[in-house]
Amino acid sequence: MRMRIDVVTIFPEFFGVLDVSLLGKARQAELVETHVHDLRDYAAFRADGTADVHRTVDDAPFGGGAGMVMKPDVWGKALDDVLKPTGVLVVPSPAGVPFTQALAQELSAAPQLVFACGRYEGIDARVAEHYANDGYRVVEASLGDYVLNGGEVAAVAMIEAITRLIPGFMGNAQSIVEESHSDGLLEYPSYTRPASWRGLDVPDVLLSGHHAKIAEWRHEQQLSRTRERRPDLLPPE
Ligand code: 6GU
Repeated sequence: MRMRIDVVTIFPEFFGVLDVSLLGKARQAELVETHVHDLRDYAAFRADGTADVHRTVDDAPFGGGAGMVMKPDVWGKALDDVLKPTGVLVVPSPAGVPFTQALAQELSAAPQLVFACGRYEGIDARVAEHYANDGYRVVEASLGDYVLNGGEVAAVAMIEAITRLIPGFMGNAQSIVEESHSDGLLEYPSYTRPASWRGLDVPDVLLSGHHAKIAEWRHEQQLSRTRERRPDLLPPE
């Protein structure tokens, strides 16, 4: 079944990037369809029914503090309109759980993903709570330990990571099995012609034709790279 991805954002023009590159191929293969919605279209009327010509989407935080918080009533209207009964609500947030390859793998099986892109100060916390109470899977996820201005860049990264895992997307299933993180280790270094370049030679073993030795060398490279760069990925000694 084709995956449907909906994005709700105050920057719909940002998602023109979904038409190019890898995701463009997934769409060409009809494995995924994307729909982008302008949150402000759901802000034409206030909660009391009066018109809001400014289409306000945020307000000051209860309890004080810096920045603005996105209004739950506006998000509620948008998500009631967009989220289907089998949809998963994904909320990019620096306060979310880590967005990992394993999470991307899980989400690649969902019939519908709805990305709710908020500013980094966040969406009123009751929005996630409400849809979770209603029985939806709600995933607040973070790309890593740094702060972006809003969820849009994060959503694009997540969408690319997820859609390339949809069965039938890449020609070669083995290239997904072999790639970084699917075995919990970083990838080994790769080389192509010429065998010597600016005084740097490709490791001899790769030119040897000994497939078992090559596999062993690559595995050692994966381990040493992971020890050096990402010791957190290795089991404790
Ligand atoms: Cl998902 N959102 C924002 N605003 N900042 C982030 C992030 C997400 N992941 C890392 N930084």
